[in-house]
Amino acid sequence: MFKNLVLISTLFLLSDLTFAAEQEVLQKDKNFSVKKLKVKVGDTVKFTNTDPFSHNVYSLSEAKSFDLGTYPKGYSKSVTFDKPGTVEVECAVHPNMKMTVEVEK
Ligand SMILES: [Cu+2]
Repeated sequence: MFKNLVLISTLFLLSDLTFAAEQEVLQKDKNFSVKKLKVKVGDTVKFTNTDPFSHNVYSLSEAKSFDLGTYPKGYSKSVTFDKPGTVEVECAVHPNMKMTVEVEK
């Protein structure tokens, strides 16, 4: 009986992991490839630089504050959004680069 319970909760944990999605946002022509992105809590967004110069993607939002640092073309860094809310994402090098990630429960 106890063994079955452990097995069942393990399956639930695994299915949770399966549902966490990864989406990709490009930095292209001094802009983000999307202006608005909806994700669920636990989802990961991969920020990939396709420009021939560096970007520094960051956010000061309460729901998720992060700073990916500068990195050149072809590199990407990922952010996992662990709290619901609106996250304003910007680039420290290019003040006009802005996008919003809407994190839903
Ligand atoms: Cu930039």
